[in-house]
Amino acid sequence: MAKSSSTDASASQNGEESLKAVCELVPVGSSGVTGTIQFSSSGNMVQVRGDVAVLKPGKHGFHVHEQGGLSDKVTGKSTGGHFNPTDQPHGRPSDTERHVGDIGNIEADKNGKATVKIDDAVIKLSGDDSIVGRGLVIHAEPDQFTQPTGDACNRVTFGVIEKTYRLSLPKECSRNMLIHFYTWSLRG
Ligand SMILES: [Cu+2]
Ligand SMILES: [Zn+2]
Repeated sequence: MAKSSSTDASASQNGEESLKAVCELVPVGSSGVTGTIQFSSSGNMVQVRGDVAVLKPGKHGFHVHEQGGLSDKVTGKSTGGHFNPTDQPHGRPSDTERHVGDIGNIEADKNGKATVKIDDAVIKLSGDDSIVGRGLVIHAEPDQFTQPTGDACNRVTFGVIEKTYRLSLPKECSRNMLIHFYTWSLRG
């Protein structure tokens, strides 16, 4: 059987590509708080979705911090300060002047579970303001939008925002690749 020649398929040829990233949250100190947060770009917006537990019921500051560093599992401070590539003051997600990382608060229910559903126009998954490779931090208290960083207190869980790699080839191309792979695997 003839060996198939490799095709030079580019995932971004047909216009807008949806970028995706994921963050697995691990506890800071003995908080026991974990979660998974997914990020996906849609036009100008990035959709932030996921679940976090077990938090103290109520609001908790939720930020992208500058460093994707998890070495300090006691305080979480290895993630540095708020991601602020545009040199702005701290703010609400809806403010024009804010840190890129200021995505506000999440709210835990009475059982301590927070369902995250945030759409943000400032964070990006590519380019200069990309949050990929940076840290995601949830705090013990609400972000009160005070200077310099919202007085949200200790960090209770953190993680690194990592790009999700997935095959997004044109349909026809993926189908052909599958057939090639299947016939190749039968050659024994
Ligand atoms: Cu923070
Ligand atoms: Zn901030």
